[in-house]
Amino acid sequence: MSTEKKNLSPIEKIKEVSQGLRGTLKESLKDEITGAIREDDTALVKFHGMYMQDDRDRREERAAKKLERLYSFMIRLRLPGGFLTPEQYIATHNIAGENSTGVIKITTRQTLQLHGIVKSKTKPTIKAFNQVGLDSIAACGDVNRNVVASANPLESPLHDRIYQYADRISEYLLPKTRSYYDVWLDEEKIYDRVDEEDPLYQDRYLPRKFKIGLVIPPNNDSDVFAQDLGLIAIIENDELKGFNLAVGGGLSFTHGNPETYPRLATEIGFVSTEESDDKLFKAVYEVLTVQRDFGNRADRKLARLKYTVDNMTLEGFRAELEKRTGFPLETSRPYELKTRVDHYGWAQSYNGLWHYTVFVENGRVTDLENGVALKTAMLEVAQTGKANYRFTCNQNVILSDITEENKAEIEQILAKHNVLPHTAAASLVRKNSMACVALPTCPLALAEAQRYLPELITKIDGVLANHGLQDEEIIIRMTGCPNGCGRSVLSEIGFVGTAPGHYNLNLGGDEQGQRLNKLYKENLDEAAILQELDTAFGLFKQNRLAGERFGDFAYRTLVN
Ligand code: SRM
Ligand code: SF4
Repeated sequence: MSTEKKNLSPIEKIKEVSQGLRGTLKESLKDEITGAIREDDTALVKFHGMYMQDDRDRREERAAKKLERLYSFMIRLRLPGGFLTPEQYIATHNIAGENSTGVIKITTRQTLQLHGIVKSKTKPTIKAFNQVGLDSIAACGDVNRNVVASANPLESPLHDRIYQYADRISEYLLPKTRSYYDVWLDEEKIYDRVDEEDPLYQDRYLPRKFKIGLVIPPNNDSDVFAQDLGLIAIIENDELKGFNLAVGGGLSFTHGNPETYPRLATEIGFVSTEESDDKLFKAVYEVLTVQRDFGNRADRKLARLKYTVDNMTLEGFRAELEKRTGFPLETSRPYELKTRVDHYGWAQSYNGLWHYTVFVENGRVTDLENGVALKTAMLEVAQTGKANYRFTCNQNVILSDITEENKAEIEQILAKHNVLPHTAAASLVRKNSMACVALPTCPLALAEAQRYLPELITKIDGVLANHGLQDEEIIIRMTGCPNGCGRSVLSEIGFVGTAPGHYNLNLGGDEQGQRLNKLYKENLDEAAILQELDTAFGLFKQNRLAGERFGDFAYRTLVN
């Protein structure tokens, strides 16, 4: 182990004595005097897919009235590969209406979050999800999180197989504790802790969160290099041969702390699935055990796999992994990534089924924004029972698997609620933008993100139009702090919040997600952002190479 026991971060102790992540959650939930839960339980509740938050817009007002903060919970579902049946979508819609703010938030890891759930509603919410086969186990916490995968069934006849891998890997890496069922679902069985022994996570789980993503080249829509462990499907002659493994991706850094940095995952080799999946599952499992045993448990800022890999060196990490799996990794196989964006509107896949990709600005499914009754439309589509829901890592939804004969009915619903013109009319830049949640719920936000990016995009659209560049596809992303939830350091134009109304401007990411952008200008307000972009777009217009994208131009000429 890399960390002496005496230096352990306080969270390590909380996990260790938690009795399988139970802590005092039951007591916390029963306490009617406060809307909060006990401090140690706030760390444990994350492993159950929940965060305790408060409405930051109302802190001052509450403090002036000597009231405690307006506490509520955010629940994040575990949806490997981002898939929901129409029945599950209807249930989610109803639960959101009854128990949360009502907004259904599609996240950058292709799952759903509900915000503003008061403490007394947390159990009813989990129970209602459970009734339709949905859970939030390990959607957060120091465990493997929601496994993401290329969302679009168009990508390949192998899409369904890759989706199945996401689902199976997610199940395979779930913690063994039954505490979720015990605390939230009143499961009556009395557990002997021996039954819950967990050879993978043991008592202290992982040093930090762990993320796995699968992609089907050429579309890197799940941003595979942002993952702790990326699995790149190698397809030859329409057959899946196996996966290249990439380790150590992670995008977060801390302003002013040079020890922290964003890092793209590095490929370490290929594992074949031609004969069986055993080697793949073994390799995935042992990547987690290496991180479990070598990750930093003293400083959570340096605890992600990316730091473990760099500390061990890539060769050292691979050698330890191979020692544990008992087989060598093969040399990585070639593949090509071309894009990362969603393809909006109707498309027909190889099996004749239709799919409609809806543009959902910053993943917010609501009727209250942009003059689009998006939430009503999504519900009505689900009520037909004729489309599945596939959420994308770009915060959109694909209404999928629609037969030719049902297409007109779905189209009519989308038209009635303005979804078709909204998706068609959004500018290219807007369609390829995303922002993290940030204020008012995120306790770590330094600046706005999803509440601000839409109006900034309108202004950026204006600047682009002034240069005749309105038809450029530029990937713009914003995060309210350097944690990188909206993957802003992996965009062509990235905004990273520094303080209210201020952002670092990063430039130079690529189309495929294989290059981080770089800091261009620090701590800009809106006027300065628009001024800098005006200058940069002018230079781009004049000096770009034939067919060159803005991100490539900026990387070539502005940030290097
Ligand atoms: Fe994130 C923490 C929201 C994807 C890196 N993230 C948070 C919290 C839970 C704040 C907190 O710790 O209390 C945010 C809750 C806000 C809210 O009110 O909902 C939050 N993260 C999100 C979501 C909802 C952003 C979105 O608008 O879609 C995404 C949910 C994903 C999911 O479904 O699981 C989300 N977070 C990401 C990503 C992108 C990705 O994984 O592709 C990253 C960067 C990749 C990475 O992990 O390096 C990311 N979130 C973080 C970090 C930095 C972790 C680190 O290595 O230091 C934190 C802070 C932390 O863990 O201490 C964080
Ligand atoms: Fe919050 Fe920062 Fe993540 Fe945005 S990037 S959701 S502000 S932690």
